[in-house]
Amino acid sequence: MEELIMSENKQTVNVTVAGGYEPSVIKLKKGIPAEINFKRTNDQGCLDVVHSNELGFSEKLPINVTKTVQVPTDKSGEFGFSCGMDMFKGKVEVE
Ligand SMILES: [Cu+2]
Repeated sequence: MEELIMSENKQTVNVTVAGGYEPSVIKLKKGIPAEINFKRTNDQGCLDVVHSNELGFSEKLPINVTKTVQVPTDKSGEFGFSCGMDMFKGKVEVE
């Protein structure tokens, strides 16, 4: 499965959640609207919630259901996301 699908007006990243985030580092282009599709494929770890204060989302992740979050790309930098208890971490790099 292609991890990053890019066009001029949208970028989409697919993240598999299975005992962690794959990929755990997501690179996005500044200024192009972005979305991340999270799909949890097993019940390893405490990954049933993914959230980010910096990116402004919080989603429950039922197993084998794709959940899409919109990610702001107006500012460059690194922005973290994590599981509900902040044990498993990933990050978004906007540049
Ligand atoms: Cu956790």
